[in-house]
Amino acid sequence: MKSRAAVAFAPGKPLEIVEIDVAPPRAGEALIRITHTGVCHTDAFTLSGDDPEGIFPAVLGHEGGGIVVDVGEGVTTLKPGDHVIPLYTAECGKCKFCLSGKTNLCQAVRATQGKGLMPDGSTRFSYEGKPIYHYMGTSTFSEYTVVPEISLAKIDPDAPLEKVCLLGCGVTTGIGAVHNTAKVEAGASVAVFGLGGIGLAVIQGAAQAKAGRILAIDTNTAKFALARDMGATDCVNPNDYDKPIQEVIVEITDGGVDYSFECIGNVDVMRAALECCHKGWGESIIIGVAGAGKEIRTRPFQLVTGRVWRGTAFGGVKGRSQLPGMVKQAMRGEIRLDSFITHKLPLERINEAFDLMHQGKSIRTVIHF
Ligand code: NAD
Ligand code: AHE
Ligand code: ZN
Ligand code: ZN
Repeated sequence: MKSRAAVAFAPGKPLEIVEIDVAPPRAGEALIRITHTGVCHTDAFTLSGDDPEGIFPAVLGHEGGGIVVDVGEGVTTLKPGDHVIPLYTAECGKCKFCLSGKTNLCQAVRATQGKGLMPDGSTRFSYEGKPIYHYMGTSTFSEYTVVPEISLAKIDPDAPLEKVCLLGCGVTTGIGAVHNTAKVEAGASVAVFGLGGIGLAVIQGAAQAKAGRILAIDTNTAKFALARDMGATDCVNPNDYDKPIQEVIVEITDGGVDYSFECIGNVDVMRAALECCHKGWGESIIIGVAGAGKEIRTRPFQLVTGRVWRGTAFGGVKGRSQLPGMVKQAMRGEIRLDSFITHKLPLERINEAFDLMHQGKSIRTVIHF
């Protein structure tokens, strides 16, 4: 079938809106009509050419919501008409990772996913007879996309897809990082570096956890109002100080925070986030994605003296089993989504969503098809 899609033909170039061909779903796959998709910084990261796994031409997008149109052979848990959120972290329930009880990083389809292919090693997308690659197993920048059954969370059909699409990445990642990865407890102090969709969701999670003090850190002060609205108690601009930001935070928190979160993808900030943690117990969670060749550094003494460095993908959330419940929470108003949606645009204007993000003017732009 034909599908309107925003295709990344080459790194560093704007997406092109073209009509691609989408082949029917094969065994274990479903064809989804995407109704809405958010644009996450990770899409911009891959488009920039900095992603070691970036493959072109590809249909990017991984923060979508849609409706099942057709299913391939052997699909038992989904049927046409079901409402779904595509998952870039699958949940097969059978692999060593799923069975470990220690991680959400299902590996059942991860190898082919990272090569832009479906689990059988082929692609369902083509344009003018040439293959177009998938992205993160989701490719939500196409009106029609094909996704493995194990990479689809079936959600309440009454949930507004134009909002709950944000649970496909940003909001879930931030909230999950607080509850699943850091396990922030009531009264704890928290520092959040970077106040985009991810950082603001971390603040929301920290407020849910009844953290005592929530420090919001960004060089763009336009982000502070929403951070305060989400629950930040202190807003800090590193450019206001002539010493490293970790020293500032250690001073104002009497020795450092209990938890910090890096939500930017900057390895120097990752170091600051670790070093602003309290001696003996402070934990820093890396959420930001850094480009090819980037490495983190600190003095090992920082870890010897009790600070902990962790990372998290999709907030440690197991998508098929946990995301439907988070959708219900959003429907009950227990997870806020509206405040993240600063812009809404049709697919044809998707490049403006990237511009708004780079200019620091948006939190999330939701694209409609
Ligand atoms: P965003 O661009 O909306 O927000 C980033 C924020 O960081 C902006 O407000 C910007 O002003 C701020 N910032 C940039 N440089 C800074 C600096 N030196 N000091 C302080 N603030 C600075 O991005 P986003 O969509 O919120 O994503 C944030 C990061 O999280 C990206 O790296 C993205 O790839 C990553 N991410 C990771 C996961 C995961 O599962 N680990 C999931 C989603 C996104
Ligand atoms: N492909 C990159 C890494 C990108 C990355 O870290 N992705 C996160 C999700 S970001 C969502 O916005 C993730 O889930 N990682 C775990 C995984 O299995 O991909 C690289 O460096 O190669
Ligand atoms: Zn994302
Ligand atoms: Zn698995």
